[in-house]
This record gives sequence, structure tokens and C-alpha cells, in this order.
Amino acid sequence: MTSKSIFILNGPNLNRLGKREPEIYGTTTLAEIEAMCGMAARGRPVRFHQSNMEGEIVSWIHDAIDEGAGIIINPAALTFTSLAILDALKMFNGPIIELHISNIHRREAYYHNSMVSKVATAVMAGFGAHGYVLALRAMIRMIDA
Ligand code: CA2
Repeated sequence: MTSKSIFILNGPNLNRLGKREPEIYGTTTLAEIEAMCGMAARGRPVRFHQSNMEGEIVSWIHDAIDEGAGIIINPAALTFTSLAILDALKMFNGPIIELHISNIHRREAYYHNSMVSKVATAVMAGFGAHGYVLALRAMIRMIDA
């Protein structure tokens, strides 16, 4: 079992989870999701971050390149626009899970073409906030395989 951290990275506006559009994103806050991940990690090191700034997310991906076991990333709107995040993820040698709370493929067309999916090991969408727990369990299996 590696002692390297699993990075869980979240993009713009996800700090507002639970406060707006509950019909799409549910009522669980990001802080509650972080706590859920802490329990699901079962003692494994997890680094959980959220930023509204693209460059900050890129820097955390660099940290993962240097010292991480795996990346779970919900890039939010940057999923569909960020070459910088794509380029950074291409440098990461471990497993990458792209995660979305909603089923992006059942939503507006501008949510249908993820740039991150081109480099992700796996993609999960539509499980709601619980998707973070499912992704973490899947990531643990991947890094322990
Ligand atoms: O379903 C997801 O997790 C998304 O990544 C969330 C992004 C959206 O742009 C993606 O298409 C799908 C949006 C995050 C915004 O989150 C909010 C949460 C509460 C209130 C307003 C926005």
C-alpha cells in the first residue's frame, strides 16, 4: 500500500455546492464531500482541494506529478476549455479519474465535449456527491493493483 497521496481536485464554483441548483448538484456541500472522502480513504493520505483559478489547479497537478499516487478531478467548467489542465494531466504517470456530479452527457451540448476525458483513465458522471466516494474506492483499487 503506497503512502503517496490521492489528490482530489475541484474546479470553479464547486465551493458553492449545496447552495445553488440543488436540482442538478444536490444539497451536499463541498466540505461535507471532503469529510465523506476522509472516511472513505480509510487512513490513506488524501489531498482535497478546490479553486476558482485554473493556474492553482495546474499547480496541484504538478504536486501530484511529484508526489501523488492518483488524481480524482472534477474540473467543473474548465473540463471543456482548459488546455493547461490537459497538458498538466498528460505529465502525470498514475491513474486519473475524471468525475462529475451530474451526468454531463444528458445536459446542454456545451457540456458534452470533455478535454480531460482524452487523458483520463476513467470517467464517472451522474452519481451525485456520492460519486466522490465511489471514485475514491475505485482509485484505491487501481493504485493497489
Ligand atoms: O456535474 C459536475 O460536477 C460539473 O463538473 C459541475 C460544473 C459543470 O460546469 C460541469 O458541466 C459539470 C459546474 C460546477 C458549478 O457548481 C455549482 C454548484 C452550485 C451552484 C452553482 C454552481
